[in-house]
Amino acid sequence: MSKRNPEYDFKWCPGCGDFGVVRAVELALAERVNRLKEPIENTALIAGIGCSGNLVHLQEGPQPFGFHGIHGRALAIAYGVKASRPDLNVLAVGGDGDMLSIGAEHIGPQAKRNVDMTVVIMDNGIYGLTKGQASPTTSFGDITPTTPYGKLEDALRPLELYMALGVSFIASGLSSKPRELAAMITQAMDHKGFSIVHVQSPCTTYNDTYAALKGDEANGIEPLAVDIQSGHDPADANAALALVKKPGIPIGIIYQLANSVPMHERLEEARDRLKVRSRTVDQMLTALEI
Ligand SMILES: Cc1ncc(C[n+]2csc(CCOP(=O)(O)OP(=O)(O)O)c2C)c(N)n1
Ligand code: SF4
Ligand SMILES: [Mg+2]
Repeated sequence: MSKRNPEYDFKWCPGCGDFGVVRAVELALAERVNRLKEPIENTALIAGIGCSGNLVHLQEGPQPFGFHGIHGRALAIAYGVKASRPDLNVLAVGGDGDMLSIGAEHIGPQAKRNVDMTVVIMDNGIYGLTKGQASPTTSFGDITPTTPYGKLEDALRPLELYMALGVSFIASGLSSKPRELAAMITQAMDHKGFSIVHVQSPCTTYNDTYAALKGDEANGIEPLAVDIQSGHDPADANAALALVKKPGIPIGIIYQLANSVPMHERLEEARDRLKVRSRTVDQMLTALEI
């Protein structure tokens, strides 16, 4: 699908953070097309299911190839695309439910493979599409339809999880700052390896966190989201770990593994070493003919 589907009429609620994320994706892809002189169809955008996954239908302007996948399996689909077409720029998008609940088990393997793809996780701390159930990033004590007496689990800290799983590029952004977010997505797409851009993208209907993220200094309320200080070195894993363990949500580039080697390069190196040439599907079928 590199053309929009005119019959698909999903709409985000007014003020939904996902509007800022789609703008950031558009800006980052436009910049990439312009800088690398690469056609937009060279990007495959794979989405999960959720309000967030609808980003694949709601992009304006030139369209990349789009695939609206299934809940929790966007990374598996994206890996399939990248494995068969390593020349493509693969971008996966989804929500906190999609990527950190039902789909959480896919992050570790893709991180260890260091698959060369970028994942944009739109975290609103809730299951938006299915009307407001608690997700792993919902705060402790929050009342939702599935936690009527208050959420009993502590909220997951995704940035700590990505560090522990060895994700080779980690950024944290805000949907309310689409230009900064676009710059992070650009840097993530340029990174050779598995990159995650984790975005605070509030749900105005079921979990409006805009005020908490911004804080209210006049009334002594500290902002939850804090810009990373300019001295931070993303190549320093210990500094990155210390950063994500602090209270609050650091905003900026958290970690980037220096000299990152993605899976498809390791595969090429192994093929050269073993003198095994990859075969096309036609060649494999011909080899089977008697
Ligand atoms: C296998 C499967 N389980 C459950 C669902 C129902 N479902 C659809 S979206 C969703 C959660 C969406 O939450 P999130 O991924 O955070 O996206 P958001 O809507 O908040 O952007 C669920 C449980 C489904 N579609 N498929
Ligand atoms: S329910 Fe929440 S996440 Fe879904 S479109 Fe509305 S504001 Fe956005
Ligand atoms: Mg969500």
